[in-house]
Amino acid sequence: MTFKRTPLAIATTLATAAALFGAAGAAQAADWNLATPYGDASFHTVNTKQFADDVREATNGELDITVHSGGSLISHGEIKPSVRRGTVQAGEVFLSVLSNDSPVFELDTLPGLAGSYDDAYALWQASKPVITELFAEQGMLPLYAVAWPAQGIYTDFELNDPSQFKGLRVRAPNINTQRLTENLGGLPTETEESDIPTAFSTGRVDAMITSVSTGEAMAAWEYVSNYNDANLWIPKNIIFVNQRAFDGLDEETQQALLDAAAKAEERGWEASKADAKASTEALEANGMNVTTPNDAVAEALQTAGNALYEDWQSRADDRAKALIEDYRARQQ
Ligand code: PCA
Repeated sequence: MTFKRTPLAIATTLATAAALFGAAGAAQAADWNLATPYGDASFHTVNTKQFADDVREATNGELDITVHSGGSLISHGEIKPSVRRGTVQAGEVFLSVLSNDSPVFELDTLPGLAGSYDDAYALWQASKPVITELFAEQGMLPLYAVAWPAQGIYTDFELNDPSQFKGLRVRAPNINTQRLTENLGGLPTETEESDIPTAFSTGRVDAMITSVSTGEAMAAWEYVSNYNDANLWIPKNIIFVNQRAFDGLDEETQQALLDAAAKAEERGWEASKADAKASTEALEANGMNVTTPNDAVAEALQTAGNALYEDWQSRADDRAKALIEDYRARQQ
């Protein structure tokens, strides 16, 4: 086999040599990109940027992570494949969009499984080793995960009868929100957070299921009048890196990255709790009617949710089922 040495190939060879030399000698400075679909106003992005700042400070600038927010570098669906390939070193995604890879990624979108921050955190602790294995199988390393506030239902009328779901076009951010909507008789459409305003203004959707944080960030009051705080589930974002990029860092830098990640996880969960409160207040301050499900709606949600859980169990492998056992043991 012969190689034609292009200038790019030569540059790559030199870069590799520099990396090897760097690994053996002084710490090698690295510039990383981190892609997230969420905008600068999101508490997730504020937290992720703080994480990057902490890493920069702890490593004296040796590891410089640039956070590209709002899908500006790559679209949501391309973030995981790009980190896997190593074309970007790090990414943040809505964990449940990975549901095609394993039923484990659906766990934080199953109704009734974890309905409080404490339970959601216990579920994450139980999930982390399995999710770490799943990411490792694809050459990636999860750093931390942060919960969104609980998911609820936005409508342009007060939701007080389950029959109101019939034919309702509901914007959904993941597969289980779509399934739940279908079980209730509605018509789901999967839409990215950033596309919510267009989906409403072009009449593609009449309603949506998401958190108060996204409701506030997307100015929900411009499209709908009611928020039903149904506490469907508490989903998470996950932040992860390409394993080869991580292995290319010296040990001290790796440790600084992991330490900053642990801090970001703790800070992020607190920010989520604070944002749940602040964003609910913002919805109200902008004239939205915030309620909780009445008995009839609660019962319909329960029935639709049970069907979802049964469906999940029929697809879950032993690893996923064992994870639920572990979670139950951690619940307080
Ligand atoms: N906001 C994101 C994910 C979950 C949430 O609360 C969204 O709706 O797309």
